[in-house]
Amino acid sequence: MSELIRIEQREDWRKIVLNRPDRLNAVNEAMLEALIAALDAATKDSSCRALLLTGEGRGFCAGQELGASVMPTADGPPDLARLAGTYHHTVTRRLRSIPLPVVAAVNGVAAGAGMSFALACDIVVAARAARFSTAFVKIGLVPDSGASSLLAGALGDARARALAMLGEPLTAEQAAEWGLIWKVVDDQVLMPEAEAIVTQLAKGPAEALALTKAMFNQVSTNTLEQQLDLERDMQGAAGRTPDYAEGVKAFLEKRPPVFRGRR
Ligand code: T3D
Repeated sequence: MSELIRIEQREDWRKIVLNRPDRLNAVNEAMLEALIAALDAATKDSSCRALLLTGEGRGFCAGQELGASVMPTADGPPDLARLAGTYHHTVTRRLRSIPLPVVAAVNGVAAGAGMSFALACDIVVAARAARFSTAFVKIGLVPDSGASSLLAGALGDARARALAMLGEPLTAEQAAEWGLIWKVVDDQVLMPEAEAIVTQLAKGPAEALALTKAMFNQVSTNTLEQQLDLERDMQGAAGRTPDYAEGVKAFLEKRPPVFRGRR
Protein backbone atom coordinates (compact mmCIF):
# COMPACT_ATOMS: atom_id res chain seq x y z
CA MET A 1 0.00 0.00 0.00
CA SER A 2 1.38 3.42 -0.88
CA GLU A 3 1.99 5.89 1.94
CA LEU A 4 -1.12 7.84 2.90
CA ILE A 5 1.03 10.84 3.80
CA ARG A 6 4.22 11.53 1.86
CA ILE A 7 6.96 13.68 3.37
CA GLU A 8 9.42 15.49 1.14
CA GLN A 9 12.43 16.87 2.98
CA ARG A 10 14.02 20.11 1.72
CA GLU A 11 17.07 21.88 3.11
CA ASP A 12 15.25 23.57 5.99
CA TRP A 13 11.55 22.84 5.43
CA ARG A 14 9.24 19.92 4.69
CA LYS A 15 6.43 19.26 2.27
CA ILE A 16 3.60 17.11 3.63
CA VAL A 17 1.54 15.59 0.83
CA LEU A 18 -1.90 14.05 1.43
CA ASN A 19 -1.53 11.02 -0.77
CA ARG A 20 -4.76 9.31 -1.66
CA PRO A 21 -5.47 10.86 -5.04
CA ASP A 22 -8.12 8.32 -6.15
CA ARG A 23 -10.34 9.55 -3.23
CA LEU A 24 -9.35 13.22 -3.67
CA ASN A 25 -7.29 12.71 -0.49
CA ALA A 26 -10.34 12.08 1.68
CA VAL A 27 -9.05 11.24 5.16
CA ASN A 28 -9.62 8.19 7.33
CA GLU A 29 -8.28 7.38 10.80
CA ALA A 30 -5.01 5.91 9.55
CA MET A 31 -4.35 8.93 7.36
CA LEU A 32 -5.21 11.40 10.12
CA GLU A 33 -2.92 9.53 12.53
CA ALA A 34 -0.12 9.71 9.96
CA LEU A 35 -0.74 13.42 9.43
CA ILE A 36 -0.65 14.14 13.16
CA ALA A 37 2.58 12.12 13.44
CA ALA A 38 4.10 14.08 10.54
CA LEU A 39 3.23 17.39 12.20
CA ASP A 40 4.65 16.22 15.52
CA ALA A 41 7.86 14.98 13.91
CA ALA A 42 8.36 18.30 12.13
CA THR A 43 7.84 20.16 15.40
CA LYS A 44 10.46 18.05 17.18
CA ASP A 45 13.07 18.52 14.44
CA SER A 46 14.59 21.94 15.06
CA SER A 47 16.15 21.93 11.57
CA CYS A 48 12.64 22.06 10.09
CA ARG A 49 11.68 25.76 9.99
CA ALA A 50 8.47 25.72 7.93
CA LEU A 51 5.93 23.35 6.39
CA LEU A 52 4.04 23.10 3.14
CA LEU A 53 0.78 21.10 3.11
CA THR A 54 -0.70 19.99 -0.20
CA GLY A 55 -2.57 17.16 -1.88
CA GLU A 56 -1.53 14.65 -4.53
CA GLY A 57 -3.51 14.60 -7.78
CA ARG A 58 -6.48 16.81 -8.59
CA GLY A 59 -7.80 17.29 -5.05
CA PHE A 60 -6.45 18.91 -1.89
CA CYS A 61 -8.64 16.97 0.57
CA ALA A 62 -12.29 15.88 0.23
CA GLY A 63 -12.77 15.73 4.00
CA GLN A 64 -13.73 12.64 5.95
CA GLU A 65 -13.75 9.44 3.90
CA LEU A 66 -17.38 8.50 3.43
CA GLY A 67 -17.67 4.76 3.70
CA ALA A 68 -18.44 1.86 5.99
CA SER A 69 -16.49 3.28 8.95
CA VAL A 70 -18.83 6.28 9.28
CA MET A 71 -22.09 4.52 8.40
CA PRO A 72 -24.68 3.39 10.95
CA THR A 73 -24.60 -0.35 11.66
CA ALA A 74 -26.97 -2.75 13.37
CA ASP A 75 -25.26 -1.65 16.63
CA GLY A 76 -26.25 1.98 16.12
CA PRO A 77 -24.96 5.22 14.62
CA PRO A 78 -21.21 5.95 14.29
CA ASP A 79 -19.55 7.93 17.07
CA LEU A 80 -18.67 11.02 15.07
CA ALA A 81 -17.87 13.04 18.20
CA ARG A 82 -15.10 10.56 19.04
CA LEU A 83 -13.81 10.65 15.48
CA ALA A 84 -13.80 14.44 15.33
CA GLY A 85 -12.39 14.90 18.83
CA THR A 86 -9.64 12.32 18.48
CA TYR A 87 -8.50 12.91 14.93
CA HIS A 88 -9.83 15.80 12.86
CA HIS A 89 -9.72 18.33 15.64
CA THR A 90 -6.25 17.27 16.68
CA VAL A 91 -5.06 18.10 13.16
CA THR A 92 -6.62 21.57 13.30
CA ARG A 93 -5.18 22.18 16.78
CA ARG A 94 -1.72 21.07 15.68
CA LEU A 95 -1.75 23.20 12.52
CA ARG A 96 -2.58 26.23 14.64
CA SER A 97 -0.34 25.50 17.63
CA ILE A 98 2.91 24.19 16.18
CA PRO A 99 5.57 26.87 16.48
CA LEU A 100 6.46 27.00 12.81
CA PRO A 101 4.74 28.56 9.81
CA VAL A 102 2.53 26.29 7.71
CA VAL A 103 1.65 27.13 4.11
CA ALA A 104 -1.24 25.36 2.37
CA ALA A 105 -0.94 24.90 -1.39
CA VAL A 106 -4.54 24.10 -2.28
CA ASN A 107 -4.26 22.30 -5.59
CA GLY A 108 -7.89 21.28 -6.01
CA VAL A 109 -11.10 20.79 -4.07
CA ALA A 110 -10.91 21.33 -0.30
CA ALA A 111 -14.18 20.01 1.17
CA GLY A 112 -15.51 19.51 4.69
CA ALA A 113 -12.68 18.85 7.10
CA GLY A 114 -10.29 19.26 4.14
CA MET A 115 -11.39 22.89 3.85
CA SER A 116 -10.92 23.35 7.60
CA PHE A 117 -7.38 21.94 7.44
CA ALA A 118 -6.47 24.32 4.61
CA LEU A 119 -7.91 27.32 6.47
CA ALA A 120 -6.11 26.35 9.69
CA CYS A 121 -2.77 26.85 7.93
CA ASP A 122 -1.03 30.20 8.33
CA ILE A 123 -0.89 31.15 4.66
CA VAL A 124 -3.20 29.67 2.03
CA VAL A 125 -2.33 29.81 -1.67
CA ALA A 126 -4.81 28.21 -4.05
CA ALA A 127 -4.68 27.18 -7.68
CA ARG A 128 -7.32 28.77 -9.89
CA ALA A 129 -8.92 25.31 -10.27
CA ALA A 130 -9.33 24.88 -6.50
CA ARG A 131 -12.61 25.31 -4.68
CA PHE A 132 -13.63 25.42 -1.04
CA SER A 133 -16.73 23.51 -0.03
CA THR A 134 -18.65 23.38 3.24
CA ALA A 135 -19.74 19.90 2.23
CA PHE A 136 -20.94 19.05 5.74
CA VAL A 137 -24.53 20.21 5.23
CA LYS A 138 -24.84 18.18 2.03
CA ILE A 139 -24.57 14.99 4.07
CA GLY A 140 -26.54 16.17 7.10
CA LEU A 141 -23.61 17.21 9.29
CA VAL A 142 -22.51 20.43 10.92
CA PRO A 143 -19.26 22.29 10.26
CA ASP A 144 -16.33 20.78 12.17
CA SER A 145 -12.56 20.73 12.39
CA GLY A 146 -12.80 24.46 13.15
CA ALA A 147 -14.82 25.41 10.05
CA SER A 148 -17.39 27.57 11.88
CA SER A 149 -14.72 29.59 13.66
CA LEU A 150 -12.30 29.80 10.74
CA LEU A 151 -15.00 30.85 8.26
CA ALA A 152 -16.69 33.36 10.57
CA GLY A 153 -13.30 34.79 11.62
CA ALA A 154 -12.28 35.40 8.03
CA LEU A 155 -15.59 36.21 6.34
CA GLY A 156 -17.86 37.54 9.06
CA ASP A 157 -21.09 36.00 10.29
CA ALA A 158 -23.32 36.61 7.25
CA ARG A 159 -21.13 34.92 4.66
CA ALA A 160 -19.97 32.14 6.99
CA ARG A 161 -23.53 31.20 7.98
CA ALA A 162 -24.78 31.21 4.41
CA LEU A 163 -21.88 29.06 3.22
CA ALA A 164 -22.39 26.60 6.08
CA MET A 165 -26.13 26.38 5.54
CA LEU A 166 -26.23 26.37 1.74
CA GLY A 167 -23.08 24.32 1.17
CA GLU A 168 -22.28 26.21 -2.02
CA PRO A 169 -18.66 25.85 -3.05
CA LEU A 170 -16.48 28.95 -3.27
CA THR A 171 -14.14 29.27 -6.21
CA ALA A 172 -10.52 30.06 -5.38
CA GLU A 173 -10.96 33.51 -6.90
CA GLN A 174 -13.99 34.24 -4.74
CA ALA A 175 -12.16 32.92 -1.67
CA ALA A 176 -9.28 35.32 -2.35
CA GLU A 177 -11.65 38.22 -3.07
CA TRP A 178 -13.47 37.58 0.23
CA GLY A 179 -10.24 37.42 2.21
CA LEU A 180 -10.53 33.74 3.09
CA ILE A 181 -7.12 32.94 1.61
CA TRP A 182 -3.88 34.79 0.85
CA LYS A 183 -3.97 34.47 -2.94
CA VAL A 184 -5.01 32.56 -6.02
CA VAL A 185 -2.50 31.73 -8.73
CA ASP A 186 -2.58 29.99 -12.09
CA ASP A 187 -2.63 26.20 -11.69
CA GLN A 188 0.78 25.60 -13.24
CA VAL A 189 2.57 28.04 -10.92
CA LEU A 190 0.92 26.93 -7.65
CA MET A 191 3.81 24.80 -6.44
CA PRO A 192 6.64 27.21 -7.38
CA GLU A 193 4.73 30.09 -5.77
CA ALA A 194 3.95 28.14 -2.59
CA GLU A 195 7.51 26.81 -2.39
CA ALA A 196 8.89 30.34 -2.74
CA ILE A 197 6.75 31.44 0.22
CA VAL A 198 7.74 28.52 2.42
CA THR A 199 11.42 28.98 1.49
CA GLN A 200 11.19 32.64 2.50
CA LEU A 201 9.58 31.67 5.81
CA ALA A 202 12.24 29.03 6.48
CA LYS A 203 14.92 31.71 6.05
CA GLY A 204 13.03 34.09 8.33
CA PRO A 205 13.49 34.85 12.04
CA ALA A 206 12.12 31.56 13.42
CA GLU A 207 11.32 32.75 16.91
CA ALA A 208 9.65 35.98 15.78
CA LEU A 209 7.55 33.99 13.32
CA ALA A 210 6.52 31.50 16.01
CA LEU A 211 5.59 34.38 18.32
CA THR A 212 3.65 36.09 15.51
CA LYS A 213 1.70 32.90 14.90
CA ALA A 214 0.91 32.52 18.60
CA MET A 215 -0.13 36.19 18.72
CA PHE A 216 -2.60 35.87 15.86
CA ASN A 217 -4.04 32.71 17.43
CA GLN A 218 -5.29 34.88 20.29
CA VAL A 219 -6.76 37.77 18.29
CA SER A 220 -10.28 36.36 18.11
CA THR A 221 -10.61 35.89 21.87
CA ASN A 222 -8.57 38.79 23.25
CA THR A 223 -9.67 42.37 23.75
CA LEU A 224 -7.48 45.15 22.36
CA GLU A 225 -6.10 45.69 25.88
CA GLN A 226 -5.17 42.02 26.22
CA GLN A 227 -3.64 42.01 22.78
CA LEU A 228 -1.56 45.09 23.62
CA ASP A 229 -0.19 43.30 26.69
CA LEU A 230 0.57 40.21 24.62
CA GLU A 231 2.33 42.26 21.92
CA ARG A 232 4.39 44.02 24.61
CA ASP A 233 5.51 40.72 26.13
CA MET A 234 6.19 39.08 22.81
CA GLN A 235 8.13 42.09 21.55
CA GLY A 236 10.23 41.84 24.69
CA ALA A 237 10.95 38.20 23.87
CA ALA A 238 11.66 38.94 20.19
CA GLY A 239 14.03 41.73 21.20
CA ARG A 240 16.12 39.23 23.15
CA THR A 241 16.71 36.92 20.14
CA PRO A 242 19.95 36.83 18.12
CA ASP A 243 17.85 37.30 14.99
CA TYR A 244 16.76 40.73 16.17
CA ALA A 245 20.38 41.74 16.75
CA GLU A 246 21.23 40.43 13.27
CA GLY A 247 18.24 42.21 11.69
CA VAL A 248 19.25 45.61 13.04
CA LYS A 249 22.95 45.06 12.29
CA ALA A 250 22.13 44.03 8.69
CA PHE A 251 19.96 47.12 8.26
CA LEU A 252 22.74 49.42 9.44
CA GLU A 253 25.27 47.63 7.23
CA LYS A 254 22.87 47.91 4.26
CA ARG A 255 22.82 44.14 3.55
CA PRO A 256 20.14 41.45 3.73
CA PRO A 257 19.89 39.81 7.17
CA VAL A 258 20.99 36.22 7.69
CA PHE A 259 18.66 34.79 10.31
CA ARG A 260 20.10 31.75 12.05
CA GLY A 261 18.18 31.78 15.29
CA ARG A 262 16.92 28.38 16.32
CA ARG A 263 13.30 27.90 17.00
O1 T3D B 1 -16.64 12.69 12.97
C1 T3D B 1 -16.46 13.48 12.06
O2 T3D B 1 -15.77 14.49 12.24
C2 T3D B 1 -17.08 13.21 10.70
C3 T3D B 1 -16.41 13.98 9.69
C4 T3D B 1 -16.78 15.17 9.29
C5 T3D B 1 -15.89 16.01 8.50
C6 T3D B 1 -16.17 16.02 7.05
O3 T3D B 1 -15.22 16.19 6.32
S1 T3D B 1 -17.76 15.82 6.47
C7 T3D B 1 -17.57 16.06 4.72
C8 T3D B 1 -17.12 14.81 4.03
N1 T3D B 1 -16.82 15.08 2.63
C9 T3D B 1 -17.76 15.23 1.71
O4 T3D B 1 -18.95 15.17 1.97
C10 T3D B 1 -17.28 15.46 0.30
C11 T3D B 1 -17.72 14.30 -0.59
N2 T3D B 1 -17.21 14.51 -1.94
C12 T3D B 1 -17.81 15.30 -2.81
O5 T3D B 1 -18.82 15.94 -2.55
C13 T3D B 1 -17.18 15.41 -4.16
O6 T3D B 1 -16.39 14.27 -4.37
C14 T3D B 1 -16.30 16.67 -4.32
C15 T3D B 1 -17.21 17.90 -4.37
C16 T3D B 1 -15.31 16.81 -3.18
C17 T3D B 1 -15.52 16.56 -5.64
O7 T3D B 1 -16.41 16.28 -6.70
P1 T3D B 1 -15.81 15.81 -8.11
O8 T3D B 1 -16.97 15.70 -9.05
O9 T3D B 1 -14.69 16.69 -8.50
O10 T3D B 1 -15.15 14.36 -7.86
P2 T3D B 1 -15.91 12.98 -7.58
O11 T3D B 1 -16.08 12.27 -8.87
O12 T3D B 1 -17.11 13.19 -6.75
O13 T3D B 1 -14.81 12.22 -6.67
C18 T3D B 1 -13.72 11.51 -7.26
C19 T3D B 1 -13.60 10.20 -6.50
O14 T3D B 1 -13.27 10.51 -5.13
C20 T3D B 1 -14.91 9.45 -6.49
O15 T3D B 1 -14.60 8.09 -6.49
P3 T3D B 1 -14.87 7.19 -7.82
O16 T3D B 1 -16.30 7.36 -8.20
O17 T3D B 1 -13.93 7.76 -8.85
O18 T3D B 1 -14.50 5.80 -7.40
C21 T3D B 1 -15.50 9.83 -5.16
O19 T3D B 1 -16.39 8.86 -4.66
C22 T3D B 1 -14.25 9.89 -4.29
N3 T3D B 1 -14.47 10.74 -3.11
C23 T3D B 1 -14.60 12.06 -3.08
N4 T3D B 1 -14.81 12.48 -1.84
C24 T3D B 1 -14.81 11.38 -1.06
C25 T3D B 1 -14.61 10.26 -1.88
N5 T3D B 1 -14.56 9.02 -1.38
C26 T3D B 1 -14.74 8.87 -0.05
N6 T3D B 1 -14.94 9.91 0.79
C27 T3D B 1 -14.99 11.18 0.33
N7 T3D B 1 -15.16 12.20 1.19
